[in-house]
Amino acid sequence: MNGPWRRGYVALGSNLGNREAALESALVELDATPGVRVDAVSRFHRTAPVGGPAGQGEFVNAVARVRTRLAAEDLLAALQAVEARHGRDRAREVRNGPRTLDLDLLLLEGETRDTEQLQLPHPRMEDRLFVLEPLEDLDPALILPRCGRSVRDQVAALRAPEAVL
Ligand code: PH2
Ligand code: MG
Ligand code: MG
Repeated sequence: MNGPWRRGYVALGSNLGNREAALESALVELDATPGVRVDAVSRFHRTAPVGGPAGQGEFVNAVARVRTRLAAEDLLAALQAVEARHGRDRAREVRNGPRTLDLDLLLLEGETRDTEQLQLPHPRMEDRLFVLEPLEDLDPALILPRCGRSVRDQVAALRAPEAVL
């Protein structure tokens, strides 16, 4: 808890219940977590579900830029506690299925992890417009660590793959 303040990015998603309200209250709870501050929030994007069971509802997705002095594992535990308070029950849900609240740690300054519990940077963020479009609202020039492209360029590449090198 007494480490330096570091920048991180958290993806938020919901496709069950009052989705906007879930995101709003998750952001309030995250900002109220000791050692975590929410510095900026993207717009809320309505997105078609990617993967998971057919027929699930549209998501609302956003990304928050945070500052934290928590270790990556402690920030992850804090995100999971907020999910649990929003009715998330990991034991009972389907992979990529509907959820009241999903909080994913995308990036944490200076940190990489590859464990069962936590992969950092998030292994699928570069492929997902529902993550990159909100991230572009906040920091379009941010360089994505795996592909080496800016968020802006990667969004363009995913939208029109044939038009970008
Ligand atoms: N999350 C997933 C799988 N599919 N699709 C959209 N549109 N938004 C999400 O947040 C999302 C998804 C796994 O967490
Ligand atoms: Mg998740
Ligand atoms: Mg997710």
